[in-house]
Amino acid sequence: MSERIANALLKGKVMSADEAAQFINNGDGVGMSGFTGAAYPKALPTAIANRAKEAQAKGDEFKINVYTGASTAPDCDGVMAEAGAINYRMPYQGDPALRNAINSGQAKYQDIHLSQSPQYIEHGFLPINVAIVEATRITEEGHLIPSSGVGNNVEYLDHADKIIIEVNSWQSLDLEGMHDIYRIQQLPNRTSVPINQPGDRIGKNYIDIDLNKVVAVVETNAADRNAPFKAPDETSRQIAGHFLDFLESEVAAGRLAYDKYIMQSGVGNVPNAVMAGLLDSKFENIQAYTEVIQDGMLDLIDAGKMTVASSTSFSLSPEYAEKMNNEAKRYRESIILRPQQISNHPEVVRRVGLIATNGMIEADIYGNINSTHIAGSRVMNGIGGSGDFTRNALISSFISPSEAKGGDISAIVPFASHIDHTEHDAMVIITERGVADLRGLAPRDRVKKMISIAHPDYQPLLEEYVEAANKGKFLATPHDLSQAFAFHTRFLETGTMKK
Ligand code: 0RQ
Repeated sequence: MSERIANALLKGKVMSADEAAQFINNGDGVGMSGFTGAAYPKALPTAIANRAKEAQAKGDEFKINVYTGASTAPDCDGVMAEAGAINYRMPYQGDPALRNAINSGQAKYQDIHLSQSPQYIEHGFLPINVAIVEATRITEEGHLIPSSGVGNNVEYLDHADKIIIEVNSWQSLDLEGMHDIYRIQQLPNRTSVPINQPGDRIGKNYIDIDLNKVVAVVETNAADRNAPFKAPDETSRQIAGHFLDFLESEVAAGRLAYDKYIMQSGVGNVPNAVMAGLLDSKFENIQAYTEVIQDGMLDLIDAGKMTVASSTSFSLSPEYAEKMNNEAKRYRESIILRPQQISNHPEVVRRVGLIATNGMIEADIYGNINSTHIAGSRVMNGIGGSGDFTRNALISSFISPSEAKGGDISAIVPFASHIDHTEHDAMVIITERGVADLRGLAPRDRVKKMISIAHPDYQPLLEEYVEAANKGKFLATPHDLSQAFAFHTRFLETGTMKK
């Protein structure tokens, strides 16, 4: 194992996770690696949770502020949340235990655009006392070879007072060469990010750090959290079919070519079904400028359909994670892992002209999108990178089943109960019922398209709302504010949005 730590100084800092956790104090800001269940520290979170439990047993408090790239796993966010060790969390989460802690008011959560989160660190808004970062190996010079994700590692390492490195021998040594580490120039001398095509490499394949800040190196051998994808069901297949029809219609209109379509894709079962659909499509030389590599992208690469995928991390099923670990040498020819500030950079997203596709909780009849909160107050995951891509894409799209929870919830509502993406950003919305292309339409002309993709059980209720709203005095964006949230209040009171 310690052959993965080639630097003599850092070899001398190897210790147990419990010893390393003594460097973390109550109230600290802790920047961790980790993005969509990949590359998060595997040992320190449990050691931190144990410290919190010990402190609580003595009547003391031990809570830290946890910053990551994005979501982590039960053995990271989960254990710390269960121990009550998290005070404040940013910029994204998706763990059931942490979600409960946030929704019950025990932990505080700030949901931040992923591309913007590193600026909070670089500008000193959120001080970093300790960075805890997973690496595949440490070179003789003391450079870190990142593991299955890069996230905000560079910013946390650069700005932390103390650094703890976890070297994980589960991660493939062949990941070396897949990363592209680039530091954005700081204000006021910032220049453009020199990426013109998704496959452009602009940086180094390691992170250089200040070795004097390293207080501990911990050896681990633990898998990333790799959740299996559900096999696409009929609804996902229908949504994927409509999405592909939409792409075909863009080709027919001369606005898209079969060659070199550039995608951004959210994670989940429906996006995976879309990728399965692309396998049998006429699209060739597909490229991805996105934030996560999921199973469907490896299939597209293997089939010779995708030439390059730029992202910041993996989100793979156990089977595909094993495939990556065995074949990283081959995949690094077509996959690039960048800092999330670059993978999600608005300037680059706009320049490459990609088609963004993300999931949603609900959309309203005018095209405002709620990606994060159930009935306005209960957070699910977070906005993640969906805002970075949606606002700056050539075409932004959202995909979702038209209803949830066995039909008690409509995904199309009169007014979104929380708005992550405004009607100015969302262009195309797709359910299993069809496509609502909102481009070029004034608010009142959007309504018909949005109702057409709602579930038939809810279409009459939506029509009824629109009729009432149109009786108002002002018709730019008609609303009847007394009824705008009636779907949601009915659900909270009766358990269904249906009358
Ligand atoms: O609940 O898990 O209990 O079954 O939400 O819904 O339909 O399986 O869809 O997995 O794509 O998730 C918005 C959450 C959709 C996701 C969201 C319930 C539903 C189910 C999952 P169960 P589906 P998905 C790249 C971009 C924001 C971040 C983002 C998300 C569960 O896409 O987090 O886009 N997006 N990042 O039953 C109540 C509703 C509901 C609802 C769905 N209206 N009310 N529950 N559900 N709609 C990734 C990153 O940024 C890292």
